[in-house]
Amino acid sequence: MRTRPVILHLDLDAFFSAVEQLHKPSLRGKPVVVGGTGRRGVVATASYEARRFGVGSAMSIIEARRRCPNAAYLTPRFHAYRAASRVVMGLLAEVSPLIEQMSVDEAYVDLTPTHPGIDVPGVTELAEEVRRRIREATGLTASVGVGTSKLVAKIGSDLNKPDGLTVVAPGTERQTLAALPVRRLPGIGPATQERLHKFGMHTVGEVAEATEKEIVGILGQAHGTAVHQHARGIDNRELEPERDAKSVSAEETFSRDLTDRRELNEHARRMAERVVGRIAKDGLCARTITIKVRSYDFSTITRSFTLDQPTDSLNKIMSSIRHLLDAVDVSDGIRLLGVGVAGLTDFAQTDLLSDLLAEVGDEPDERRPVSPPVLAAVTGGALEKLPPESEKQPSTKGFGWTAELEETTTGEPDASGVPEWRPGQDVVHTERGPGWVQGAGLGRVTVRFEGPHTGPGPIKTFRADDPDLSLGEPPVW
Ligand code: TTP
Ligand code: MG
Repeated sequence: MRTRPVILHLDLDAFFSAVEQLHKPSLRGKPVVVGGTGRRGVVATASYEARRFGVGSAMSIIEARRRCPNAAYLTPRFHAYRAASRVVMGLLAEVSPLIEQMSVDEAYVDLTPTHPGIDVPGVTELAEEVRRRIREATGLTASVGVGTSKLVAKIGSDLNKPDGLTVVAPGTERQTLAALPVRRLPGIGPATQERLHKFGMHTVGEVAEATEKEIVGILGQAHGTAVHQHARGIDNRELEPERDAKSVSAEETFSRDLTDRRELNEHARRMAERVVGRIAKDGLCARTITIKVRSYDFSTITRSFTLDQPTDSLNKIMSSIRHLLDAVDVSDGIRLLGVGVAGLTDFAQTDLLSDLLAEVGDEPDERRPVSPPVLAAVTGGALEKLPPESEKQPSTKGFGWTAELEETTTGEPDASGVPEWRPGQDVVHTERGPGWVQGAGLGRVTVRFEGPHTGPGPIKTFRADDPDLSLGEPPVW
C-alpha cells in the first residue's frame, strides 16, 4: 500500500461535446448532444447543459430528442477528439513518464518517478497546475482525482465533476468511500450490486464493515476478496503503461458454476456492453469476436469469429457471441466466461447512418440507403431555423425523427451523387472559408461560418451539390 498521494486520475469533462463547443462558438452554453454512432443511434455524450434535461451517455437518440428537443444533435468528429486528446496526454507526459491511458479522455499518472515524496499540499498545487495547462492549451476542463491508489484517484476524479479536483489524503481512503453506493467500486455491475443488496449492503462502508469471509461467501473467492479490499480503500494495482490497445475484453468468474444458457447469455451481454462501450469511446470498430469459456474443471477454450466488416454494433457483436456460445457444451457447468474483440480499426464513417437506422428496428445487417432528409432530423432547434426556402418544402409529417425515417426507409436509394452532409461536419467554402454543417436535407445544406477563434458566426444555406462547398479539416489546437 502506497503512503503518498502519487496516483492521479484525469478525466476530461463532457469530452466530445466540449470539443464541439470549442470549435463551434454558437453552441457554447447550449445543450449539445453528440451521438448516433457507437452503440447504434445512442448518445455518446451530452454537454452539461443537455444533461440538465436528463440526457446522458448510452441513451437512445430518440429518447434524448424527447427530453431535449432543442439541443444541437451532432455526429462525432473523432479526428478532432483525438487531436485534443493527444495534446492533453502530451501535457500529462511532462508530469511523469509513467502514464496509463484508459481511453481518449482518461488517464492515470503515477508521480513516483518524478515526485516520490510529494504530500497533499504539493500534489494539490501540481494537479491544479496540470488542469490550468490543459485549459490554456486546449480550452478543455478536466476533473482530477489524486490518492494513494488507482481506485481512490478514479473515484476522486468523479466526486467534483465538472472542472473539479479531489485529493484524498493518505489514511482517509476508507472514510472517503464509505457513503458511496457499492456500484461505484470497480468490478461491481448490476448483478453483483443486486447480490450485495440482498444481503443488506448498499454502501461501500457496509461492505467494508463486513468480514472478508462474508463477502467471499456472497461473491466467491477471487471477486469477493478484491471487492472487500477495495471497499476498505486498499488497492495495490500498478499502472500498465503498455496497455494492449489492439484488443478489448471483459471476463467474469461466477460465484457458482452456470449451466443455464439464458443466464450465460445475460452475462455475455453485459460484458459485451462494456466492451462495446470501450471501443465506442475511442471511435473503433472490431472485426474479430472472441469468447473464452472455463469449465468447472478449469479446462479453458477460446472460440472466435471474424466478421466481413468491422463493426461497433452491440447487436452484431452479441449475435456472434451467441453463435459461438451455442456451440459450447455448458451442461457440466461454466465457471468463467469472457468476451473480447480484436482487429480494431477506426470507425467506418460510411456506416454512420445505416447504423442509426438499424437501431430503430430494421434488420441490423442490412445496409440502408441514406438520403439527405434523414440528416435534417439529427440537428435540433437550439440552432436557428433553416431559412424560409427550406421551410416551404412540403412536409406533411413534420421534421420529426420517425417521420424522416419512414420517408427514407421506404424511399429509393439516392443515386444522384449529391454529397451526404452530416450535422457537425467541418466544411470549407471557396469564398466564405471554414464552417460546419448545421443542418442538411431536401437537397440543401446549411452551414455556419465560425471557428474556435471567431464569435458566433452567420449561417447560409446552399444547394447540397454546390461546387464551392467541400469537406474541411477540423481546426488545429
Ligand atoms: P466519459 O469520460 O465517460 O464522458 P464525458 O467526458 O463525456 O463526460 P464526463 O464529464 O462525465 O466525463 O467519456 C468520454 C467520451 O467518450 C465521451 O465524451 C464520449 C465517449 N463515450 C461514448 O462514445 N460512449 C459512451 O458510452 C461513453 C460513456 C462515452
Ligand atoms: Mg470524461
